[in-house]
Amino acid sequence: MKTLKLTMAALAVTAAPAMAQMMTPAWDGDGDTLLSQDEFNVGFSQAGIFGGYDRDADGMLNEQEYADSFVEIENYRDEGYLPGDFADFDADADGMLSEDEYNTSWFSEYDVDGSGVLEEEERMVIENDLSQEGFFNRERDI
Ligand SMILES: [Ca+2]
Ligand SMILES: [Ca+2]
Ligand SMILES: [Ca+2]
Repeated sequence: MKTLKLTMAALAVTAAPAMAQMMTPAWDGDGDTLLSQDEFNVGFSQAGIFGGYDRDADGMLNEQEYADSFVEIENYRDEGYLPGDFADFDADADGMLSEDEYNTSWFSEYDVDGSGVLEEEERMVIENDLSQEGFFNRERDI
């Protein structure tokens, strides 16, 4: 029993730094250091961003859930950081955001140079947003 406790304590200690490590390298399925749209969408889903905002868990973001996810929306507008209005995300204009629409829009936002893939510099922006002080964590603390 004592051994088990020690093992679990050791696991907790080693898990903490891992959480602070970069997330996007694990998203790079083909290991070419670039993130394709598909790689990004899968990774972004696994990061749980969309699910965290889908408060009624119906698998879609309605306009209210979307608005709630951007409580600091004006600050990010000022920083030129806002991905877009709800309508911009809602590709099929059904009034709801699917996870695919949501992720795809963020991909477009992150692909600053419009190259269709996310390079190192663009990935660093994502890492920053996902970090402890980042955009997505900040929103969730509210
Ligand atoms: Ca890749
Ligand atoms: Ca919902
Ligand atoms: Ca790019």
